[in-house]
Amino acid sequence: MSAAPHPRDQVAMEILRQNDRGGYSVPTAGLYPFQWNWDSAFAAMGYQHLDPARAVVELETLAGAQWADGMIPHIIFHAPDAGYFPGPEVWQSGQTPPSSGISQPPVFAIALEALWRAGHLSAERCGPLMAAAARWHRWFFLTRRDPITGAIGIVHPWESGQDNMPGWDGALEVVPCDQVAPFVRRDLGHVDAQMRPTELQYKRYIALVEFGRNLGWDQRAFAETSPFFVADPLMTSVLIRAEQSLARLSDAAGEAELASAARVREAALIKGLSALWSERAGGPVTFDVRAGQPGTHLSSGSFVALSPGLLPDAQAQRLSAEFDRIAERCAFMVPSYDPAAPGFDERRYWRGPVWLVVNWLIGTGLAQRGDIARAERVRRDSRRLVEQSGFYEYFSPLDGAGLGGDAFTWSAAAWLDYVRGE
Ligand code: 9WN
Repeated sequence: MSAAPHPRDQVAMEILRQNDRGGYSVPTAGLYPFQWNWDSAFAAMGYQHLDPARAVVELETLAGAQWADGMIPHIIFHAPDAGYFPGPEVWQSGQTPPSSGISQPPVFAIALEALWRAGHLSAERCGPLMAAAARWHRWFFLTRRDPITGAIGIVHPWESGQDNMPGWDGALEVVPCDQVAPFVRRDLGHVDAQMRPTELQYKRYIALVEFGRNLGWDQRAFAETSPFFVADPLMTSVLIRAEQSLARLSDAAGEAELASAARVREAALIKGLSALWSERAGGPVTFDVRAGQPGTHLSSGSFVALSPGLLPDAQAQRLSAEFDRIAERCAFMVPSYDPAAPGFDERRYWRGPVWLVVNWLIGTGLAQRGDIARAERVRRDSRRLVEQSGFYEYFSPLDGAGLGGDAFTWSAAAWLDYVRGE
């Protein structure tokens, strides 16, 4: 961190320290008491600014939960905690350490490259982490690629990291949930119900967990037979960017085979991303594989594609114009869903609010493309959000109110590594 000190710096560092459970961080105390996958990758980039050795350990702990099939799961239940539902007794994944049975956006290799570039990783520590990333990326390629578009799909809204984004609605509505075992939500004990997914959405989330569990977590069978399988621009773009990171790292480490395999997957995924392109929406949108139905509107995940090499120039320009259209309607970019769409909700979870980590992905991609004006808009708005409201889980794009959990790890990490600037 080389910019002038800011009063929020110390607060952000304190949040990371407070949420450190020794070897892994929790997203926030109470609401999310375990290790979450993409949260940890962002946390690692934040830890660089107070304790670089701890940053490396965060990624090692995450990689330590990798399944034999290559998947790195979305939640790792290192220590029991009754404050979250569904816990390990519902997932029954049979893993050590206990984990959920789905994955999350693979930010891991992007974080790994950041740590390596900053000089925090020795070759001895980097090698096994690169190998873990390669095995996980291969797993995505083999078990989560939509056969129609070639893009990356999700078997559960939680896998996308963008839980109740309206792009899943149509596909989720047909998931049968009459037989779901009765359960008690824990999230509503921590956060206002208006800011969280609805009861019916939750019932369907649990129905999908039961579906995967009944398959013994056979991930191929899950993707092939799940009533819910939706290809997603954020998942696909993040994996492409992670493959780019892995290829650069592997080149630097002299691992030619790893690098060329990553580039082969990257090229195939870029084709997949192009198949999600919607001329009507002006960008990549979700695709409901079971119904053969493309999504109708852009999500913040669509803009993660504005990064070098992901889109042809003409498409990048069109998507940039959509960015400008949305920017005119929002005091704070980037809303998680198009504010002109019927499903938009300024305060409810992934149906409108701004997430600093998605801004981080979008802002860095724009900057790398040389689109400094839009990159600065994203960073400036992120900064105003933190200055106005602090380190909440998410924020209203209209008035900047802080929403969901407070003292949030990835919001603090985003501040330290991206928002505050250098
Ligand atoms: C389910 C931890 C996680 C994030 C996700 C976010 C939310 C969990 C939940 O919290 O999901 O995984 O119970 O709502 O949607 O992106 O990783 O911060």
